[in-house]
Amino acid sequence: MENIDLRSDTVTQPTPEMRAAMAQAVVGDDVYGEDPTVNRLQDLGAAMVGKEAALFVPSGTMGNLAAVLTHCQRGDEAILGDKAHVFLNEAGGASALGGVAMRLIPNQPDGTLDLEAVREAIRPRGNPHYPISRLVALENTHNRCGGAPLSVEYTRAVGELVHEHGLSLHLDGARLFNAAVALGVSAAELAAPADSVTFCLSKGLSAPVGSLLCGSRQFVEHALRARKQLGGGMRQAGILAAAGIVALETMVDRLAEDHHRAARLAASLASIPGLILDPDTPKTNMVFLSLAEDSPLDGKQVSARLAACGVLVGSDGPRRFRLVAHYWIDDQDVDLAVAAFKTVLE
Ligand code: TLP
Repeated sequence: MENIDLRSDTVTQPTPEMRAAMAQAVVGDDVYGEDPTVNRLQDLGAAMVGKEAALFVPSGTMGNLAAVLTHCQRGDEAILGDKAHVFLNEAGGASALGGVAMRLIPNQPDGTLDLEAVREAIRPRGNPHYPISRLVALENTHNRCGGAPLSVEYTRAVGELVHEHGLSLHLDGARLFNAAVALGVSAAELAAPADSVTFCLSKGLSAPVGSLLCGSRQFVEHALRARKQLGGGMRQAGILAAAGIVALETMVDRLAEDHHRAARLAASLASIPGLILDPDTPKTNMVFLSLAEDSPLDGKQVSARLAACGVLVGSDGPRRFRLVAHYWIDDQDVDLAVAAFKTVLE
């Protein structure tokens, strides 16, 4: 029996349609800008998030890093949430490779940053003691804040504040289409206030590899140099881009199914004694839950026993789990996962 893999939506395999498109893709040398399939993906992706241009990058991590390198100089400061993926999960690349200091402000439980806290974190200009505040970054959906989607109104308010002070706004929209589907708005509306946005093809959209970094034509021209410096110039990358096109054309609207399944999973797990679901979740495709204080088993033991039942879950702390619904999880998998939790915790 194959495992029911709820660790992440990054585990998604390409669909049969993607594999066929990959096999047939017309390709060229993308470092010369000559891969027609990459060019088509970039044009499609840029249009879907309402930006002039897009750059195909191997990962969300590289997309975010190339964005930081494009917006910031060494010694500049980027303001972001203390639970931001860019801060927690990208190996400190912005600082290590860009010389950029990360100024953290607390993420609220809904993934937002308090506007006053952002305002206070922006350094006054002209004082040589201070680093230069250059960038604010938001994350939508916010992974560590329960997969919460950030609204258009909130993003606009941050954009106005940031631009008023002469900074730029980057949006880590790894799961931007989950946010758009959950809120019933377009990805372009969500991205409009941002100067740059990264989104991933390789998560809920199920493509095997790749993300797009989008912005103005001028921004993307500069980001192309950053991608080169990071070693991200790929050659016949149209093989990968072909799957990305299928992802954008066929996999966006169906994300609503993942959100429904996550909700069903959460509702069933909530009735199991010993499990505590995060309140007001799931908002999109992620379910976060913890073991009760008096649980005789710790998180590692529970994960191992679930794995023995063929159910893989992500961990988010010693007693905390993340379960992510995605294309390869159906209703029966949800039922089997719930049954496995019951078996393990009884
Ligand atoms: N997130 C992964 C892990 O790294 C935690 C996951 O399983 O959720 N931004 C956000 C908000 C992300 O969640 C991720 C991946 C990335 C960026 C990085 O994307 P990749 O993995 O393509 O570098």
